[in-house]
Amino acid sequence: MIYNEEFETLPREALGALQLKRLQQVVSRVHSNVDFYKKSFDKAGVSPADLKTLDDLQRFPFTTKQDLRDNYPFGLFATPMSNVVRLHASSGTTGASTVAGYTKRDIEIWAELMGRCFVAAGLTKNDIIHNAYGYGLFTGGLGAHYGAEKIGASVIPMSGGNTKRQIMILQDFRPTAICCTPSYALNLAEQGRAMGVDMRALALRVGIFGAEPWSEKMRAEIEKALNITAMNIYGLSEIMGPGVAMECSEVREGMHIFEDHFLVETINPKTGEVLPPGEEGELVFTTLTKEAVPLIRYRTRDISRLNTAPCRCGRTYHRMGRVMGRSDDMLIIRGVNVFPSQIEAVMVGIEGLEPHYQLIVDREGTLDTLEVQVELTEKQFAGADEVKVLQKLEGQLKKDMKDYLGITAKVKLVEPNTIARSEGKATRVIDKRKL
Ligand code: DLL
Repeated sequence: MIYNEEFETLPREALGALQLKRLQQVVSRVHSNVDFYKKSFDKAGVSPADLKTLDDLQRFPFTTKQDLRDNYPFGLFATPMSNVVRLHASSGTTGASTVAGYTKRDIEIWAELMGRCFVAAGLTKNDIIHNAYGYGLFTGGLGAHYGAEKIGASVIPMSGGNTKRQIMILQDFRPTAICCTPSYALNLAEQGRAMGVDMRALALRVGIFGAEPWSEKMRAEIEKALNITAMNIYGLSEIMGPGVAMECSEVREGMHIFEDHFLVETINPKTGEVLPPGEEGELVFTTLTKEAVPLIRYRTRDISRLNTAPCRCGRTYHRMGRVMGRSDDMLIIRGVNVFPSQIEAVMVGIEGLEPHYQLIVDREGTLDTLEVQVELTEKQFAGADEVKVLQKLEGQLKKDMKDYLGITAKVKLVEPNTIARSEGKATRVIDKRKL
């Protein structure tokens, strides 16, 4: 089933023409309305008039997460705040967080694209959707919510956490679809079983999972544990939120990118050179219709590859493969994005700790775990026989990480000079998760 037949099956040539028209509009809009873009285009010696074909975009500079941070919170907005009806933000300490803004039209388009995703997953107005993506600054909850309403389905705004209650609702309201991170789906299945619930006998038939990396192996596990079809959905808050790309239930090989709204390129992350379709590289998106915060050539840091082969489902959009990794050090821990530098920033705010640390990420059962090992200062260590003092330090770091970054971690204070010093790039992260 296809939600918007006209656009989702547009012949490639017509799609290209539409993209070029929209691209020219958005580039000239940001050039006139966003100081950052005017400067960056001037610096690169390009102007909107240079865009005669889609390939001409390659001459334009990239936008990076750092650019978003440098312009925190609203510096990249292309419209006055009076036209902005919603703000979202990624997790993070002030200045490290990236902000997403939406006009009324942006929200309408987002709802439609999420609607397209649900229909691609085989859902209709007769479905009851249990939405366990977090509601709040995170885009997952409200993004999926509006999409569910758009197709006329019944949505249960569960949000994340409170697992026992979720299992009760799954039994009582008998939703037919569930939205959450893939690791949370496994966690729900496990806890349900522990409560003596037959998690394969609920009314669920489809799951829409994303917001973190997962694998075909995890797909098989989830499908078995919940007796459902598990579908992959991709998105990022800077570009819109969930619903940038989605698998179709007919084929389930790669996620169709909604190319009438997003122009995609893959680049070599080291050189920035554009790669031919099919080669593994970093995804770069340009928003074609966003009003509040349009982004030109935004470097996602997500590594994937594009598949340009026609798809049996009839959609003419190219597909992106599973995200295979990142070209930066961002971690996703229980669905929360976090950079080691953010944890470091929290650490240096606490007296008695050195910014020498290591992060050990693992998965216990279905849950991501994070252990932060951090060195005490010499001074702190000298006076460290007081257990209470150390416990207080530990507690402080835990609390600050929870308060500022939204992550729960185990903290281990270690003696000065025990964490291996770098001989080049520091190995801050040991990721033991096998997805
Ligand atoms: O995670 C939006 C979202 C919500 C997508 C719900 C899907 C479902 P951010 O918090 O900005 O936005 O995180 C974006 O998450 O750059 C990827 O690294 C990762 N990611 C998102 N979807 C997938 C996926 C939301 N299906 C970052 N597979 C992205 C692998 C994913 N990684």
